[in-house]
Amino acid sequence: MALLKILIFPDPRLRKVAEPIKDVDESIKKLSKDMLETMYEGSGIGLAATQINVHKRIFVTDISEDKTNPMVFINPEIVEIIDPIKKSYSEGCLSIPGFYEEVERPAKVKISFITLDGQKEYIELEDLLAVVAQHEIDHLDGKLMVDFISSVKREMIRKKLSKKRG
Ligand code: GNR
Ligand code: NI
Repeated sequence: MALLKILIFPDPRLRKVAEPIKDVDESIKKLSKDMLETMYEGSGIGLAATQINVHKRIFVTDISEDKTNPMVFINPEIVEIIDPIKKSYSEGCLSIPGFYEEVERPAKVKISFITLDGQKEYIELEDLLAVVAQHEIDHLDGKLMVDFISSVKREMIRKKLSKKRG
């Protein structure tokens, strides 16, 4: 068990593009456990490895009410945008603490990923899970939700979070 430190915007390490995972070994299982623990500790509903300065393509999520449904996605890829009509959602991010911003994303997507058992799977996502998966895949590509808002708002957030960290 280990709690990991979460990088805070505008840390440049949040801009790195994560590398695919070649082998789902014990170290990846340990990493996913530590990520889930860190996510629950921060009261988040998702966490991408990039946020804890590990540049591998993996994210965890749990959108259940009672926090009993941990999910792990390795090498996630959007393979199809099933419903391209965009839906707006007020997103938060553990790397941008205290700020919520409306972001528009496709309402329904199909993703492929590898499970902790090393199996490739395909799943169609909608509603909150579609929002979170797209938010997390963006992290793995070095993108943040503030990239979708006005530069004036982004700069305001950058200044406030920079001050806070000294
Ligand atoms: O905890 C989180 N809540 C959230 C709310 C709306 C859309 C996306 C998210 S993910 C976020 C945790 C996080 O920063 N994941 O990268
Ligand atoms: Ni985030």
